[in-house]
Amino acid sequence: MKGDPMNRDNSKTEELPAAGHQVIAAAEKFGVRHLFTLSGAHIFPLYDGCEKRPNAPELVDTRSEQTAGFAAEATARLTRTPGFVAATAGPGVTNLLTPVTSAFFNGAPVVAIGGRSPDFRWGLGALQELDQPPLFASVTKSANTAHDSAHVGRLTEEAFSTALSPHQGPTFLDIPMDVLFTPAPQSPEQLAQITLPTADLSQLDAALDLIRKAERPIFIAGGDIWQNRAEEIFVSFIEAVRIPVIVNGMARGILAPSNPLLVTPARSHALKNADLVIVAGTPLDFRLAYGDFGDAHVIFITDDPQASLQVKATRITGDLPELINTLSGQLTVPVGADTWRMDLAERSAQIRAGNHELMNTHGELIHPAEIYGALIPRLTESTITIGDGGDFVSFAGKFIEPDRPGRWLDPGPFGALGTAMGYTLAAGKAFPGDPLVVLLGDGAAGFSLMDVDSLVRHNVPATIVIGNNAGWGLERHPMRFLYGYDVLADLEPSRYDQVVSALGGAGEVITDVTRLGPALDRAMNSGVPYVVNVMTDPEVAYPRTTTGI
Ligand SMILES: Cc1ncc(C[n+]2csc(CCOP(=O)(O)OP(=O)(O)O)c2C)c(N)n1
Ligand SMILES: [Mg+2]
Repeated sequence: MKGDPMNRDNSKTEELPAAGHQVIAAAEKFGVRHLFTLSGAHIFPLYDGCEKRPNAPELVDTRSEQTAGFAAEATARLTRTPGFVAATAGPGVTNLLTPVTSAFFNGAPVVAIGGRSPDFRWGLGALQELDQPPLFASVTKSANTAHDSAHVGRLTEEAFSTALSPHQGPTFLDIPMDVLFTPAPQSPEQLAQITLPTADLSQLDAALDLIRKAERPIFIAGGDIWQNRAEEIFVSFIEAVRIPVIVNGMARGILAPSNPLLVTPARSHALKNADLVIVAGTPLDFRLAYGDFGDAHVIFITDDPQASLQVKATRITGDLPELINTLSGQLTVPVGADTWRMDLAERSAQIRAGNHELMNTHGELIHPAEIYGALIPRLTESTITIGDGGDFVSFAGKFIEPDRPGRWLDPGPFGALGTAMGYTLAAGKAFPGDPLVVLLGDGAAGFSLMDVDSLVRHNVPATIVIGNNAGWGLERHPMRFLYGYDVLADLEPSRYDQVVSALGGAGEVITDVTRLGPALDRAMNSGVPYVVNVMTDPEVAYPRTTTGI
């Protein structure tokens, strides 16, 4: 039948490869090294392109599209090159919705390619026929369909350049099966351009004035500083002006914990008492009190002209490295009071000492903090730490201070559970040999643990520490607080270590904290995905100050 890709006459050698090859050619131009996917006939030409083209991305397959999508997101955040994922039409594509949304919230440049039922049958009810771009329109920078095989290469390139143009984020392109199988020419050599945001410096002078006059300034450095490669210029700026810094997301590690200007532990005191809060590279959302810091002035430095528009702030908009460079050129001597700097540094040191004590106090049941007491001395500069869970991961955020930026993957403000195995797979593919430590809630484990299978197949070892409080801790305790009881918060104290062993990894259960250190060493030396399943006290709740509401 004319147009039916399954009934093609393959006996003649075609001069041009299928349009699917042009998708791969476009990805190559943007330096993509991995295509995360789960097989489906609608997207076979992409796989054929990867198999036949000498410089094509490596195919990395998963056990659910969600894991593939999270792997693409993590690739973008860790390597600052675009993440690339493809899913087959219909349910494959809808399974991408959560990770693509996560990438959107985290400003991660991801290109998601969807299979789509063929155009020549459109409207007749072919298998998995669904108009998919509208589903993605609100969580991507662009969501399109390629209806003409001759334009597939160009449209894919545009999907990449749009994703990479600040403010970065995901794009979606679906390609009908008949279009994807049709031979198509390669797109022109010239690469689609990345466009930088137009700078709005109208409030720059006001901002400089505020900074020069501030007594108690604090700088909040967000993940976009890392994502946009502004970390070096940021550090030299901070060293010159000596403004204390709080970090979030991928910017954690931008200053080493030994640097007295890193005052994240004293965050709440700093935000309560600052007279100037400078925020760069992260929105002023629930994590930052919606930009309300009492009487303090707020300066907001962003590459997203639409971000946090309701917040009253002195705004500077443009390309982040350029903006910080501009500030750096104008401000070359320390600002703010030395007493403020010293106060925050001392408070941070005290809080760290208190944390250290908590992490090394042993009770009858294991407190999650004790896990970090054993784990933290075993983290190295090159460790990539991945958190997926509720309270257990909040403790990680409190206790772990990375030495280097770009090595800490948390879910960010979308807060999706289920990221763990996708993020781990991406980290292992991007940085083979670097130690991977996954901090996993027992509840979160249920979303992606089957993809240990993918870690095993793709030879990605990881130390997976499960904080097993036999339940949804971050639901159990708020519900008790609101209702005086809890429901739907209990899970079995399951042997996730045995699950992972059955999938080709290994693991053990820990009920006695003195055995934890050696277990972590065994995990780190095992060369496989290894679960250290730590039974923790279900009554411990993370002392939370923000609710997200
Ligand atoms: C996909 C998804 N579903 C539900 C939630 C709501 N949620 C947030 S934290 C949490 C509990 C997590 O439990 P666990 O992973 O065991 O960590 P714990 O809080 O027990 O340490 C739940 C259900 C969510 N954030 N994401
Ligand atoms: Mg739990």
